[in-house]
Amino acid sequence: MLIRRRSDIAPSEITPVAVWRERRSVVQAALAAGLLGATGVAAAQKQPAARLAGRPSALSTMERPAAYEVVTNYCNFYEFGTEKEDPAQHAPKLLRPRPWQVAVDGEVRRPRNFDIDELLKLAPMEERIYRLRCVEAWSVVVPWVGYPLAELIRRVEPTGNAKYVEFTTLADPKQMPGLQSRVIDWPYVEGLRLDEAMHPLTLLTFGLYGEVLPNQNGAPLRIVVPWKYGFKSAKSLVRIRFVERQPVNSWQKSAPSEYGFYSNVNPSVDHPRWSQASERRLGEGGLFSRRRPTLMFNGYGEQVAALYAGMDLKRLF
Ligand SMILES: Nc1nc2c(c(=O)[nH]1)N[C@H]1C(S)=C(S)[C@@H](COP(=O)(O)O)O[C@H]1N2
Ligand SMILES: [Mo]
Repeated sequence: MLIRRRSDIAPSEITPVAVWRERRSVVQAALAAGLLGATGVAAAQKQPAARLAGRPSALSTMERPAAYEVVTNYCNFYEFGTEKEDPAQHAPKLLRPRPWQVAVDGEVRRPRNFDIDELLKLAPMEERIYRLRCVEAWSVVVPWVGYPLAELIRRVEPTGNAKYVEFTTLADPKQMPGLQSRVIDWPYVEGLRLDEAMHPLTLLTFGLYGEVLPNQNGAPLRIVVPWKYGFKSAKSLVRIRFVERQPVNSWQKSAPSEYGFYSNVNPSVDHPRWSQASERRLGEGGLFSRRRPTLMFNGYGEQVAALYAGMDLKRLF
């Protein structure tokens, strides 16, 4: 995973919260200012996205979200290519987020398939503004829309053998040109310990900025785990399986010395090829923006540190 600088964002692109609710005017303003590349414009104009409202959550950060155009044009979604611009360029026309089913199975008393429309109605939607810290040493603030994954987990009734949750995401070569590249042993798989998956911060996510998820951000549903490196937040989920043994996640499989199972944001454990002590904030500054120090658990330590009491997080990275 390389750090690319081409998409560094000018301060003028930071969008006040009141404005991103008026999506059209944001896009028009960006167009007028010449800020959007051709792909961003095409994607933004082609799909008048469906609204998806959520009640404001007390678990939101007070930080200002990045502009919608930043979050939807600078993405990691290797199924559509390894460049940050690839998902916005290809996913809007290639990924078909409907019809969509998610299998929820394994060590549960009530295994079953859920239709996306059923999942949308399962629990009240919340708007959660979270920091997300990518392992590539950038971070971004996004207003997600979803509800705690725990809402779904409770309904399927995990058995006493369920110790971990394994997430599998779509791998369809017809929709995903990135599968031709062997960077990852597809499908993309991620995992959490059951208590991490049940934690109230772990969000089953269906939207952002008051709209349904754009394809490039993981439509029609993804996970967002704000205290872990971004790759734990698996996109376009098709299966949630409860298991007894710790799953091997895709990045761990491809480079075990670089990516561990836990992947908690930790400024004192460097990636073998770069420091994790600081980060660039997307939508803030540009090339010359000051780096900000990375916080333990991405700043969510008060809520999550207890999950790891007594663990050596240098060894269990
Ligand atoms: N299926 C899938 N999920 C994925 C990825 C991916 O390549 N494939 N990339 C991850 C990484 S590395 C990050 S940082 C986040 C980025 O989410 P965003 O593009 O919506 O900001 O998605 C994660 N989820
Ligand atoms: Mo990432």
